[in-house]
Amino acid sequence: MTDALISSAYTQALEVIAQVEPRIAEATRQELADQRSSLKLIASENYASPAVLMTMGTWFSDKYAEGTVGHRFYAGCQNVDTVESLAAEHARELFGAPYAYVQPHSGIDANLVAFWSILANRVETPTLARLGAKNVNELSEADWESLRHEFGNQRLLGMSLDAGGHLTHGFRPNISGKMFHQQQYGTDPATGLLDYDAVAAKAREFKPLVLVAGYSAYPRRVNFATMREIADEVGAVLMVDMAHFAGLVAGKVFTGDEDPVPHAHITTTTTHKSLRGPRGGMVLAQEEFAADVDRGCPMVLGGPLSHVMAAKAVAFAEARQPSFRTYAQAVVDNARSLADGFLQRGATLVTGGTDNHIVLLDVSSYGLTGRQAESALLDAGVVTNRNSVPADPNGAWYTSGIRLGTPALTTRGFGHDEFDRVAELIVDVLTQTQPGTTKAGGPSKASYVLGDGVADKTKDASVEMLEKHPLYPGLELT
Ligand code: DSN
Repeated sequence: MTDALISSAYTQALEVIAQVEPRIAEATRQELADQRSSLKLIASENYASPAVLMTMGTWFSDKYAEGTVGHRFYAGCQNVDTVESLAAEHARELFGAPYAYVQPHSGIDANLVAFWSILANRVETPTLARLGAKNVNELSEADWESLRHEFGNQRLLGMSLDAGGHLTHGFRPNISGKMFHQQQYGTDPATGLLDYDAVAAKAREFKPLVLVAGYSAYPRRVNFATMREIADEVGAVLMVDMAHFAGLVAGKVFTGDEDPVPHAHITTTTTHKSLRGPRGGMVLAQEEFAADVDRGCPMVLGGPLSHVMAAKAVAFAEARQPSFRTYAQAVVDNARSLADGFLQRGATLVTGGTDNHIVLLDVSSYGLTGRQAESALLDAGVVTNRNSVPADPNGAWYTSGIRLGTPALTTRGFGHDEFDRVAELIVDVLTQTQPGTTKAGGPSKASYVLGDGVADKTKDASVEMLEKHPLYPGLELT
């Protein structure tokens, strides 16, 4: 019955859309067909449930609701208040957090809210208290000017992009690298692992206001208790970006020192990666920062996306079910199967393996750049993304790595045998791919030549597995 309802709901919705812009209806149908027929290994992607997806397609999209629950800049927000309160309550319960802010539209937005909350809490509030002012509007022009200079002269220490950190952790082309004086910590060149002593030494020397932990391409767990000790020693605020592994925290795979929420002053996340919710962001905070984070909209954010907050509530309710813990454990077990499959076939992995949901394959041993490998794999129906490896000689555009993740295919029901087969297929494609040449005949970092028949053979083998684990099994569009 549920399958029939979902099939009929989507079929009818697409018919309604087609009456206005048939090309959008067609692209939507095609996206489902493409996602169903390819091996999705992008570590930051997943498949949200029909309930989560459907929650986003409603009239909540039409409502403005700047402000916070019970304190809005618009009338008529009673239902948005219900939605936002429920989403925050589920989030607090799910993560054991004192405070949850569910308005951020994305991970970058969540991080901006966190940065500005830290600046408000640690720079603005003490300045206002010292000057006896209630808010910045009461400051003299000279005091305001001096506060502005203070905002712009704070320090942030985060993990470097090529070691696995995120753009928003102080990478100079990102706003986080411009609004702060930034320095980066890396990983041990010999092992690829985080060296906490080196992080501590850098923190002692640099004395950051913000120490950022978390990653988007580091295939190992982090000890957040140790990161908090480092932050406390130098008087920094510990901010953890758990966007990638929030599902593993929610699913209780990462507990104790590996659970950032009790250790960090502020934890940020997206909601659509391993957490398997709608596309969006969230900030969790200790009480000390709650009032500052609550000012995220309109301090940094535009009006909340109420339809997405509603879908966050639905996704968090799903993640509170016991089945989500089974899922999260399977994500990690499967990543290990994938890594073992590569190692048994002679591949090189950054850090030599994984203990989270990410496998970072160094493709230089196949004589390829990440860009060439990514394109060759896509031709063969394997969707990945290229990624830098530590001290990457090919930089952030061409790269030397391929980042793989298990959250999406685990949602489809892939297990050990399938992930071992995925490793075999990827190694087959890469060993049969040669670097191409530029138009002038020189070496190229982008073009490549895929061996005859490899793409079709790989697609056939993938389809065999994918058909055994269909995406949205009961959903049939007619
Ligand atoms: N784009 C996300 C990722 O792929 O890791 C992070 O922003």
